[in-house]
Amino acid sequence: SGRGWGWSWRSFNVPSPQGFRLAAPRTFQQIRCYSAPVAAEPFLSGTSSNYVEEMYYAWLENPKSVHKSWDIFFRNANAGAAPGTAYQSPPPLSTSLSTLTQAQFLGQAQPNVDKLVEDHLIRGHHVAQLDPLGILDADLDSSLPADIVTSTDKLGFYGLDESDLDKVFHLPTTTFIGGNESALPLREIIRRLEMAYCQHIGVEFMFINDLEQCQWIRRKFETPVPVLPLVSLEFLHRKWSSEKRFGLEGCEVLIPALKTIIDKSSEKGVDYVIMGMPHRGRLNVLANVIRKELEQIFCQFDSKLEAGSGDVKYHLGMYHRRINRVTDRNITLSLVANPSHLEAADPVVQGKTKAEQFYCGDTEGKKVMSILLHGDAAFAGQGIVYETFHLSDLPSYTTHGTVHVVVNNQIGFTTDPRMARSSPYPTDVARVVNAPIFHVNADDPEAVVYVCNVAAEWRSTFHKDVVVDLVCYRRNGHNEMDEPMFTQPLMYKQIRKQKPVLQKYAELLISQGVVNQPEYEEEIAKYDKICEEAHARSKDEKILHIKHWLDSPWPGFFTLDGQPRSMTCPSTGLNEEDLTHIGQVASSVPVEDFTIHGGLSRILKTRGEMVKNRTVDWALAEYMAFGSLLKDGIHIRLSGQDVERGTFSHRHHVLHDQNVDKRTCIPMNHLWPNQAPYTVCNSSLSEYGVLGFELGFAMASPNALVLWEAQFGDFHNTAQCIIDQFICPGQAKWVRQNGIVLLLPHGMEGMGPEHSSARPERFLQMCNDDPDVFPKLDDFDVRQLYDCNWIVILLPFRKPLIIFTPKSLLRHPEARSSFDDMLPGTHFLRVIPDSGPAAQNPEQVKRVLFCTGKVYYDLTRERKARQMEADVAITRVEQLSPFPFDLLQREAEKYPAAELVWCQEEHKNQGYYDYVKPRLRTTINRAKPVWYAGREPAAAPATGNKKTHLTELQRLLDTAFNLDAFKDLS
Ligand SMILES: Cc1ncc(C[n+]2csc(CCOP(=O)(O)OP(=O)(O)O)c2C)c(N)n1
Ligand SMILES: *[C@@H]1O[C@H](CO)[C@@H](O)[C@H](O)[C@H]1NC(C)=O
Ligand SMILES: [Mg+2]
Repeated sequence: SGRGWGWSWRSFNVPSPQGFRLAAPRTFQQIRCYSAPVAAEPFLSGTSSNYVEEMYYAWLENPKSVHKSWDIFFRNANAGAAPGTAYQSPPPLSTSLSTLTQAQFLGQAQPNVDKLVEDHLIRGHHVAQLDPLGILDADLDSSLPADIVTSTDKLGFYGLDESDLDKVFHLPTTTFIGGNESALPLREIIRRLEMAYCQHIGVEFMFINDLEQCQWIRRKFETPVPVLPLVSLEFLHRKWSSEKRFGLEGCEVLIPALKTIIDKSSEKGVDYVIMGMPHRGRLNVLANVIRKELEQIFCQFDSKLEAGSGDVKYHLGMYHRRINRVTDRNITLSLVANPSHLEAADPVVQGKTKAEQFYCGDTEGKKVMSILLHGDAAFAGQGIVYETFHLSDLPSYTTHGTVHVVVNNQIGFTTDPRMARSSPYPTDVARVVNAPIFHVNADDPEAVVYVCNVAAEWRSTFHKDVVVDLVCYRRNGHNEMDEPMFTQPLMYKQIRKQKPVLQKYAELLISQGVVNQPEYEEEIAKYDKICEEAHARSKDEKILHIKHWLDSPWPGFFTLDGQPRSMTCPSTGLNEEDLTHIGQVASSVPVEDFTIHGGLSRILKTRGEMVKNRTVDWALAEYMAFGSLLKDGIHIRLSGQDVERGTFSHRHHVLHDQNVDKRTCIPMNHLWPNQAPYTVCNSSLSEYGVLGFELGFAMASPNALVLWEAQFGDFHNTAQCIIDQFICPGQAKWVRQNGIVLLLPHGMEGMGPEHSSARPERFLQMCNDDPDVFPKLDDFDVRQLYDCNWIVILLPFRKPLIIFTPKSLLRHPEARSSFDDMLPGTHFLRVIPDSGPAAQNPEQVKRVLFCTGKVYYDLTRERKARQMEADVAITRVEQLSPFPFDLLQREAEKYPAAELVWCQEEHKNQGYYDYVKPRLRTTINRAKPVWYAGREPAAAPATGNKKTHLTELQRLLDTAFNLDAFKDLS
């Protein structure tokens, strides 16, 4: 049709470079002409040799070496005078160089022109007309850089003047603005630069270090490309009707923007797109991008039909496979369910994307990709955005490039961006990974579609992150109930006057004769009809089905031959041969010519001896568990800070050759011929980001064991949002199971308040088993696990598992198990009863100490020292939640004359006491008190003073074994 996406050379009345299609100039694309003041700093920006810069340095050495007016100018600028006041027009350079011939002059000015070109690339986006409202500046700076803005000041800044405009200058070899020309008149150079970098698109990319990548972007924006009217009216209207909650009005171009990214990516070979997005426009995206059936969406709106999910409608996820109409290829689109907590889903989307890539062997991200949407306030404000960016290029975490789209409506609820961020743009956080950032005026649909195509091509070419910043506005309040005039009166006066973009664009197309008025109205009526019919169908109650709202269906997992799987807890035992084999690999170096550290040789030797003695410690037990699952074809991924070696230097899953850089060996991957792969990866120093990522990874498949280990359990709380919003209530809110395992090193070992407690009390408080009800269950062990919100692999369902893991016990000589405990037929023991003298003669026992974790070893040592082995029984609770009511009832009944005491090393308001006590009481039908032996209540989890620590420990042991301790209280 001969229409260009934004600009063409013809508007400047110069011959157009050959080979370009020409377009009629657009009225809304007139260059903004400002006569803005000169700012003082631009002298030092940029890198090319620059006449003015040289003059400036000469002036620094000797102020008399330059013309008097330049002297005044540099002096004022150096003194930091306010913009506009420092400036006195410097003399044209031709005056100061009046003795030179014309040819020489051109030679002198050429570097100045080069600098002018480069400055437009670096800073042109500050001048681009990005705000559709024309009131706020997208970069939060109302002044305009004088070196870029069209004016005579600009020429002066570069030591040029009006008379140079018609002189011809060479173009730098790195530029594409000349087309086939290698030289152009200065006037034309400036206009082309302004058309490329100062219109409705602002490009930030000159910080990219890679020349090829820079040149790629320059070519995209410096070469006028004819674009057909991709955005048809039928399409626009389809996308823009309905939705009235957290509406998209003011950023309707989001729909064609996403469609463009998906279509282009599909064309480049992507067949699975995983998306994450916040509230704004979510239902619109579901309906018009993912193409969820409209009746399902309308159904969600009818409050009568909300049963089935524990969350609000605009949080649910979705999974949909369909034909992409543009490319005629199948595409799967998944929108990940998210909590209200803005940006929390970012790492989850990345983790799921990584997993989908992993399971389909897509090592370069050619088939599976992610798109993340953001609000402007949240993108700038939430630290998780930064944490997620830092995962983007790490080998075990990269998803090979994410396209980020910011719905930059220049407001966050009621907060003005000038109060919401300190960076010029909301997107500056993306600069940490040198992602190119394309700012675009959202009222120019063709410009939006253009940058979205470039973004998708960038991602498929370089496999790196890229950001599209849709600078738009929010037509209504934060939601449709909100009055925006309370807080943004001027902005909203402007918005009331603003024509909706559909109307604007329709008028443009009609004026150009691309469509006519009746055709336009017909399309609108057609879509209204589709909506009405879907709405009528949505009244049918049968339609709403929760399966439509799952972001990660696990086909085939919940059924076997069409029947629901039986609820059993299979034995997790292994045969002796496998135990020995895994043990041997764990204590050897399975590759040739590989030199490990001498200290490590000793560790492996010790392991080898344990295997000969048929015993395991924690690290070896972990090896056995992983190794046997790998044999069964279950992929294992262990991620977290320093997990490869293990914080406590006990694990050593990755061996390092002492002589060859980066040469490593993972013995776990040398266990069996057709074993599943084992991934173990040291993560970045992030909890929120990495736990979110692993949760997302675990979402993709039920047939994997995904574990995240905290350095110390204490640090899990910087990932609290993932625990509180996803792991704990995920199934209840989104009907989505997840088998993630958290390994949280825990224990009171005198290491101070931040290296002691994984805060078990907090996890226990969030468990949903009722303290006052003794569950009446036949298949107690498995049913109870099924009913609870979190808890072990090999179950016919998945739950998150929280394990408080040992530190000092890793090396405790008694914290060992025999192979006998791991042979076929053995199970995980929810409770480990006493098996010593007390258990032989239970009627004589005076006290049962219930405990969990490492305090058991302190208690047994003390009991022996006090020769009270017949008086006091010690029962270990290995599974705290769901609470083993059934087994503990047996334990309590076994010792009829005994006092019951809960003993813990944690402070009274922490640890397990508040959780265990009411449940233990329920177990015994409240027939007896349950006493407490442990540390006093405290604000901090632990003391930092070793002596205090030991005193506290002794005191609790004294209480635990003083048989008179509770006499006075009862
Ligand atoms: C972590 C978090 N903190 C606070 C909120 C409350 N909140 C909901 S929307 C919103 C403003 C979001 O602004 P922006 O990111 O610009 O998105 P917009 O609504 O403008 O599309 C806030 C603060 C939240 N949802 N999540
Ligand atoms: C898309 O997927 C369907 C179902 O799997 C298949 O029948 C069809 O051939 C696929 N179409 C293309 C174009 O690959
Ligand atoms: Mg906003």
